Amino acid sequence: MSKIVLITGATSGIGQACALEFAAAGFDLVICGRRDERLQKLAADLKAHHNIKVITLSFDIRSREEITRAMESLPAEFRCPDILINNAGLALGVSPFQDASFSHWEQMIDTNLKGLLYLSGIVAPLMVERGSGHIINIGSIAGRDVYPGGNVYSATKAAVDSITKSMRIDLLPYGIRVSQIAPAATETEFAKVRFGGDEERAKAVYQGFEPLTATDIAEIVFFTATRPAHVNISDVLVMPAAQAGSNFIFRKKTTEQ
Ligand code: NDP
Ligand code: 8X3
Repeated sequence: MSKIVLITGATSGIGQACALEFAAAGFDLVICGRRDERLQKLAADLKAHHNIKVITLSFDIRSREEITRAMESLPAEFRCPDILINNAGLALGVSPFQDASFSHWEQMIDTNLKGLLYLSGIVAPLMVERGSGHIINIGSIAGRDVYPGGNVYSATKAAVDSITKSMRIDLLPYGIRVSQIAPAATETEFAKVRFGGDEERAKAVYQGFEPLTATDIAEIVFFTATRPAHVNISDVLVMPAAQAGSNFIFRKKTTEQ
């Protein structure tokens, strides 16, 4: 039987690239996100090109009720994935702490941390019962290293780092691997979302250097998930070659500058 991978945030960026990567290798997928139209299109494309099963689950990861309902709607054999990729997440704004918006703070905490906990809290006991599984959390360089205006986004990703380590210890006796992949600057819809849809501002984030692509990260996630059962890649920090930390990106000057 094929292995099943459940990917959150599969409507865009890193999550979508993970879906492509695992589909190409013949894994069955459960792909999640709020934008159902994108999920349907991705599922149709994947099924047209690969001999795999794809189930779409449209829910807001901030809602425990929606997650529970969505997970209960799955056919029994899909309820406990072999691999859970906790990827859904976002940053909103880069305001200094004193100017920041409470609703941005709440949305980042509810999505990046509470959403990850709610879903993992449903899946982990099933993995424990089965005695196998792999949970891969998408953290961030922002979880290890703060930068101006990164305040609450950084805090949510530091929490992902911490919960990953804690999950690894608690799940150790049950044969469940827990990994964190922590990307640095990766060109996806992330910056556009962060800046409220402002394409120009988002483009400027990646100007003067070559950022990572979603595929760069998906390949690492795939490699991590496909090591032999006795190997756990527990933590990976991935940066573009032009980056040396949250506050150090070497940008080439363009003619307009
Ligand atoms: P994208 O904006 O391209 O993708 C984010 C995904 O998260 C979308 O599929 C979106 O789906 C989903 N998502 C956001 N909010 C919710 C919600 N409330 N409920 C369900 N799904 C939600 O960004 P990336 O691919 O870059 O981001 C993926 C992960 O990588 C995030 O956790 C991010 O923090 C992390 N990361 C990104 C980096 C970067 O530079 N891009 C660097 C380090 C980490 P939908 O809107 O359809 O619900
Ligand atoms: C995304 C990377 O540096 O924009 O997690 O916070 S950064």
